[in-house]
Amino acid sequence: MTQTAHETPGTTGPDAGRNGRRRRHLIPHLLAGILAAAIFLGVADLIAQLFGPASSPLVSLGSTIITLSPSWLQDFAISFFGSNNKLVLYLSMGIVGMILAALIGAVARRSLRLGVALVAVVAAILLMVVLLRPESSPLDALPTIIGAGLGIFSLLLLSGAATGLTRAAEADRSGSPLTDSRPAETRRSAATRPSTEDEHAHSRRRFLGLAAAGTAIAAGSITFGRSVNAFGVGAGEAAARLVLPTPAVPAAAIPAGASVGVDGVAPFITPNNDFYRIDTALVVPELAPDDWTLRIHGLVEEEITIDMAELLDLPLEEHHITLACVSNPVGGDLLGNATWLGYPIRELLARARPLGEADMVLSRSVDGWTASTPLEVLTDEDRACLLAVGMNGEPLPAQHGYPARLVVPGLYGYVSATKWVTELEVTRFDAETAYWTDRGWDAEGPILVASRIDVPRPLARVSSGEEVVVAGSAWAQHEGVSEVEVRLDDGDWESVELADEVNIDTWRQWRHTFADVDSGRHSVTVRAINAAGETQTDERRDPIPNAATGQHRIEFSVE
Ligand SMILES: Nc1nc2c(c(=O)[nH]1)N[C@H]1C(S)=C(S)[C@@H](COP(=O)(O)O)O[C@H]1N2
Ligand SMILES: [Mo]
Repeated sequence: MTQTAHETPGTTGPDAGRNGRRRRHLIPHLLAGILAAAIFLGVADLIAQLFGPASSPLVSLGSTIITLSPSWLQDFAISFFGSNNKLVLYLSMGIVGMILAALIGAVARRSLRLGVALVAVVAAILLMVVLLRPESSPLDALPTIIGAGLGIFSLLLLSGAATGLTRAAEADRSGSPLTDSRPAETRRSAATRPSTEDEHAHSRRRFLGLAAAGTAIAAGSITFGRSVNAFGVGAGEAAARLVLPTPAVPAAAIPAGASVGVDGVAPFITPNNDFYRIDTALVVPELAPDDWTLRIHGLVEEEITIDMAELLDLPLEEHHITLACVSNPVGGDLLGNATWLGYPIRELLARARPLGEADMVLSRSVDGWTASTPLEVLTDEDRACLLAVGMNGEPLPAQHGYPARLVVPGLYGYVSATKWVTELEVTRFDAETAYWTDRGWDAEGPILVASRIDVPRPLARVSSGEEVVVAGSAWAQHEGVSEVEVRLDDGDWESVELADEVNIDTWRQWRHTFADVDSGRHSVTVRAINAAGETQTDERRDPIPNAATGQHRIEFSVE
């Protein structure tokens, strides 16, 4: 393939403009590499919509990174970026990918053959990543192969055009025509030869035209592919397929007194769209209700399987339950409260009749994720552990486990709240371990008593002369919050006004007013006390292995 003669290093003496030009001339080549990669992955991602998420090299690479990343990194991503952790993963992949692609573009400038070989190597690696996913089939190789073909074709075109542009620019600057590096038979006679200026303009138009077309193809396929995924077969259509029955046991009405009426406090019921989302699924599993079944097996007298029609025919119950993530940092918002519609898991387990030696249920989702829940909790007569199909009056949103998930009051989500659940294996804690237990977290995860200040916002300014209203939420699921206390700076703890208790499985709002606060900077700290008399500790510790502790404290100023 063509090589540029003027790029051999060290052939000329000192020339101030030369390095700058060389760097400027590199840009079209870097762009060629980046565009070729974007076309490769964008087109593959678009075609992948026909084959299923695992066939997209981007999605499979992301899922593989999640599976392989050390648990400290996963923990960090969840506690630092919360529900945005997947966006951050995609952004980081984008940045690293762009750098690699630009490097390949730079290599292709020297040797187009080597550049193409590098794209082929990347394609081979991505192909392996796709085919090694547990959910992929051999046909899933096609999007990557087609994408790679187009990517290589684009690199040849763009890199060739970039080389033409660099050469024309160089020739234009020196005033000598381009004939020197062309084979004799293609040289034009001096009479018909265009000026070097024309050559330069022509090659610039050619490169820019190709680059624009490449950008359009890459951007178009990524945008279109992602939107098909997000809006096509996703939530809307799925929700239309499932009609929820009216509950046999409706949830208790929520009294007006469940809210303290302070703007800025998280609402008592979290709207589905604002509900935090934490899971390891890079692409939300799509499970048609007609294809869904739940199998209960393991240490049981009778293995049972239930399908969606049977489940919806059962007398379903509605309960208000606050879900919380073990990775929630002190003061964080990885928790939410919803009205769940579902069937008590204890009734299903009773049908299967667990054997005496069983002490745990390992629930498994369609994507292989698992949670270990004490059998004792799931069979507790006084606890509304649900196989849920509804969330706040709607079928479960796809991201929250459609068509069915578990909801267990009093336990963190990682040991109980399996979304897209398809299997309950009755077993023993000493026989099996769940996804996060294998990554250093405790096998059991009861929710600790905790509280949070929502108002004022950290570093808020309050006008002097006004009273300072402090408000927020407190939770101690399945135990109940009996008291919340706040203190200004290092003053005495003061009892706050608590909102009505809806049940012991939900959070509880609270508010307090400090009158006559001096101007200047202040802090306010909160702690909750549960119905068993345990006070939220002020000892700070990390979320791993069983939830962060410490008291939430914010600073504000009166001026
Ligand atoms: N299938 C599956 N279910 C899952 C998880 C997961 O990664 N995969 N994460 C769990 C964790 S850690 C939490 S905190 C809750 C969060 O539920 P939400 O996303 O509906 O808020 O789901 C749980 N269920
Ligand atoms: Mo979690």
